[in-house]
Amino acid sequence: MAIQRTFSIIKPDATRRNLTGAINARIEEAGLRVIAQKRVHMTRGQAETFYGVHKERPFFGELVGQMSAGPVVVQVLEGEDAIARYRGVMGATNPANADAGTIRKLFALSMGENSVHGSDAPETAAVEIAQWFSGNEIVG
Ligand code: FUP
Repeated sequence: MAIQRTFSIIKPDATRRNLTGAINARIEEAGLRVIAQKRVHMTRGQAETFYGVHKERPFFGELVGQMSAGPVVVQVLEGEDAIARYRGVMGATNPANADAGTIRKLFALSMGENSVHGSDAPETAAVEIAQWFSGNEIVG
């Protein structure tokens, strides 16, 4: 499997509880490398754009509110099979269904406040990375 890049967000529920380092440790233990990282506070508009695919869903308003409620850490991760590998480290969307040892099992509070985001495909990874980073901010 080739070296890939994926986009990650450490969400407000996690930054609020000072879990950035703990989550980065899980990422690095899984063989992924943080090649870009910055802390930002998303506006509602930015959160709406980011999760635009869900705009007709009943949870959209709550999700946008949660994503813009506090700082996030946006990241680019690199490694072998990074997209699937990070999805595995994250665990299932609903922490109740997440496997033991995954970030969401360890840290998530609920389906909405589930601590991390990771891209689900190469196409979405490329779009999400470009939304938050310029080329010279990514140093692989
Ligand atoms: P994931 O790719 O695992 O982050 O999950 P999705 O893209 O399906 O969902 C995006 C976010 O919407 C999740 F992180 C949490 C939120 N969500 C809900 O709050 N309720 C739902 O029923 C589904 C998703």
